[in-house]
Amino acid sequence: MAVNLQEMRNLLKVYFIMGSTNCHHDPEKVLQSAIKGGITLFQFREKGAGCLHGKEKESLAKKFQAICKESNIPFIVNDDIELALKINADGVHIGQDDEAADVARRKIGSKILGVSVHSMKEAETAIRQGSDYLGIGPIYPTSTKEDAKAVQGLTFLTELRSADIQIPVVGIGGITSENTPPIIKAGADGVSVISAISQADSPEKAATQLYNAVNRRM
Ligand code: TZP
Ligand code: IFP
Ligand code: MG
Repeated sequence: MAVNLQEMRNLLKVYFIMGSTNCHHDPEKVLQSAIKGGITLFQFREKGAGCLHGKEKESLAKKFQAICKESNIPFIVNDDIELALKINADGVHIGQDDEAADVARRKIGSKILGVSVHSMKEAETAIRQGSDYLGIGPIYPTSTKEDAKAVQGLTFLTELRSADIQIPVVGIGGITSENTPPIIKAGADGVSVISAISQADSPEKAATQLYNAVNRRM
């Protein structure tokens, strides 16, 4: 699916990321509840101790993909371009340790391409190589990603927008509805979360609160 700039910005408002290790309850129910609450985009990120591989990973991906399809939520796959192509996902998210963005772009054609960046140099390269959006973080401390880079607060996001770089951007890392407003004020189009939704008593409520915070209704 090819998306234009405004569509991409809207999709990033409440970007939910999850894999089988991120929730204590049935992950399919968690995703359904999050969709009800108003998430705008979903990323399948199957990582960490005890995560699934091979056929099991693919099978869970397809279940999540089917749930997203019912509600027209685009389905993004983290890191695994081969899986994304195999199941015809709507896009791919890659980090600096994964394939280069231009190589990923050639492989996925017009599917959505997101890239994690931590500096102006990485941002400029990702943009030049054809990314549709950038992921910036960790904004706040997080215990979800074991190998997360140093917390950067809003410094880099602010620097990026001051340089008049207009690519769609999402903040990630330790984000909740309470600490969302400054991220949007600093110029992010939305927020990306794992635990704030996947570990919430009500993923639906958590997603709605995030949506309201991004749209400055809190
Ligand atoms: N990349 C940077 S921080 C992070 C990732 C995948 C984890 C975000 O998880 P949480 O639970 O929303 O802090
Ligand atoms: N950012 C993002 C996103 N996804 C990731 N998997 C990541 C950083 C490590 F939110 F999509 F931008
Ligand atoms: Mg990666």
